[in-house]
Amino acid sequence: MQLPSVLVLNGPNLNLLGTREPAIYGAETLDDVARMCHDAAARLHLEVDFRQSNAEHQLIDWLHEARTRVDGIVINPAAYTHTSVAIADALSAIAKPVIEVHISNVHKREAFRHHSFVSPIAEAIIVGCGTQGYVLALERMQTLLTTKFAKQVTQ
Ligand code: CA2
Repeated sequence: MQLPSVLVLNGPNLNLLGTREPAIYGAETLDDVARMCHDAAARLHLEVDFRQSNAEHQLIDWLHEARTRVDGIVINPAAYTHTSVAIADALSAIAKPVIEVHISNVHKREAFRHHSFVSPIAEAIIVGCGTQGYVLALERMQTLLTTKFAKQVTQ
């Protein structure tokens, strides 16, 4: 039997994780986060496809592909969280659960980070838990895919 699949999508500048601003984003690199997600996926019996792009159109194209290919989406849209109606529209077009993750607590930061175009579409939002937020999101996704959204899982 095929495992439920989750696209873990990362937006602009997250490729710089671990190189600057450790007080805000921690010391782990994006490769470390990918490894954490793959380890969590193995434990949770999920298939994870972990991607990052700095380009809005690339993130949107991947979301379009994901419409029929994956069972759930974990997304850290980074700065596009606060600006992109296009990414929110692409997520709205996917009838699969979406969990929004932010490494930092955006609500403790500048006012422009307090608004998210993605949050109204998300099943859950995890902020301020550091990179552990990705693992928490996968744990929650596993629960959603085996309960509330179980019938929709592509077999
Ligand atoms: O807290 C988060 O995960 C954010 O999505 C990160 C975004 C920021 O624009 C959001 O408001 C909150 C920024 C990602 C850039 O990450 C960097 C990491 C290290 C060095 C420079 C940028």
